[in-house]
Amino acid sequence: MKKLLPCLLFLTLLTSCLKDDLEDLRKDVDSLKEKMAQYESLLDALNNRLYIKNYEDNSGSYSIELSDGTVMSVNDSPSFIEIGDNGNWWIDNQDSGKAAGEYPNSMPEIGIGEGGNWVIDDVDLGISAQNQLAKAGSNIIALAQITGQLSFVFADGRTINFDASAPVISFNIPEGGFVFDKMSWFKVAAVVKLDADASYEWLYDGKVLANTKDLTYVFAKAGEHLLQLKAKNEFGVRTEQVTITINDAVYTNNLTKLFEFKPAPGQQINKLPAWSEGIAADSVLKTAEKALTNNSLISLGSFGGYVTMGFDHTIVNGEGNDFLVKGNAYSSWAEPGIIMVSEDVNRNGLPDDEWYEIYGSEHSNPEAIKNYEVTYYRPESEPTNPNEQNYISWKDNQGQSGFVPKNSFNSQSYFPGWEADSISFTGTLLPTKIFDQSGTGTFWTNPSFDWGYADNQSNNNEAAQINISWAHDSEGNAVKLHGVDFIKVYNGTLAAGGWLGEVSTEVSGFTDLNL
Ligand SMILES: [Ca+2]
Ligand SMILES: [Ca+2]
Ligand SMILES: [Ca+2]
Repeated sequence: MKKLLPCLLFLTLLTSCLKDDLEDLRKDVDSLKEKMAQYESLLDALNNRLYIKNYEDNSGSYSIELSDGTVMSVNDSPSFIEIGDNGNWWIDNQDSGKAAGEYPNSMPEIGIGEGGNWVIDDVDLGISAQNQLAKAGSNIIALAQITGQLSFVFADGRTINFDASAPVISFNIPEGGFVFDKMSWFKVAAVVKLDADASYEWLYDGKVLANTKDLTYVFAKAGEHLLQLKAKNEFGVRTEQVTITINDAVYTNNLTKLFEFKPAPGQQINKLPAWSEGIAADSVLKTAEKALTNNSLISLGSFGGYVTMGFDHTIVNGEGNDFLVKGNAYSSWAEPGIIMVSEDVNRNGLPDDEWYEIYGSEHSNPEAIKNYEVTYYRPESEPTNPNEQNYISWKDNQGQSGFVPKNSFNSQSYFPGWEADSISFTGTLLPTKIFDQSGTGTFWTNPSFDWGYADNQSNNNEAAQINISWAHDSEGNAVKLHGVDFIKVYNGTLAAGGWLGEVSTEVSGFTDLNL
């Protein structure tokens, strides 16, 4: 019995030792399973041709975001290997002092040498891999970011490499190259690999043209241009260039087409251009088009009356002012028309795209009314009084009403003959500066606004010129247009000046200042 006690004690100890060992073993197996799972998920990702979008270093553990959005964690506290800006190998932010050389196409062989130092392609970097030595098998000892790849280096020497690079750019070049006429839209399509979360910059002569993947642009001058596309992601930036050839072309320096002519009532309506009973709207439009292409005046009538012009080329937004809508204003008699511009974004040749307002000098005038709407009503009969003040009635969306007056200089009906009995117009209503300078009603004056309108300053005054860069969207945001294909002008005021009658914008043609 005396001998039995130590034996029993020994057995108990043995059992408990065994228990600890089993516990350790289970932990090892669990850990191994975890490592294998990590290894498997990396292989899966590789098989699915995923690439690495981003990674985050959380002091030793890494969150790695794959191109399909999944995030993997690497908790092995691997070392991080990269080529520093000085061209040397860096390990965990420590410069090895050894030049890395070029690795354009392949990953180097990374491992731990017999002396316990990091060794890359047989070169001992002189930096201890002490913290990774205890690892074995499916443990990750290093993450290496080299030549556009992120490499997972395992303790048993295996590596798994993922693409993790700056975007790779190529161009879909049409047969014969990118050749276009000047003042016509062209598009350069870019093919970009590794484009997740990429940002873009198209450059020409150091000037940023666009921040889109594909470039749609229009040049005012002929010539050969070298365009650069920079694509950038978390891993870096890559630049490629493409040559485009812009051919010269001959264009008409005026509008060439009218899409719409919708005047509001006014003293020149049915006269400029002429209308008589039985003439339909489409032939009025043709007559107006003919007048404008011949630089003859047409009248837009009272507030809201408009015209929509088209051209045989795109009006380019060049340096400074770009165009002029011609009218017959002079310094003391302005009839300001608001100018709208639009790009044929859907390329169907029709003005069915978004419109932008050219902000002139009065855009922030507190008296200007946005989203103003007015409806005019055809009178039941023409008045017997040739100077009837309560002639064509109107109502607006501000609760106001009034009349377009008649005057003895123009005896025809002022209501567009081809239109329905009531017509409505919307837009921004500008405050008018009209006043009777004589005090006796003989000399009415409507001073010009400073800039930015049609029929506001005389045609040869620079203040009559328009810069496409003044365009704003309906929310009031400035928009960057490379060029415009359609221009609309509408009368922006609702006013009358005694015997001179209502203020009505006139248009007599168009000048492209870049031609
Ligand atoms: Ca411009
Ligand atoms: Ca005028
Ligand atoms: Ca269109």
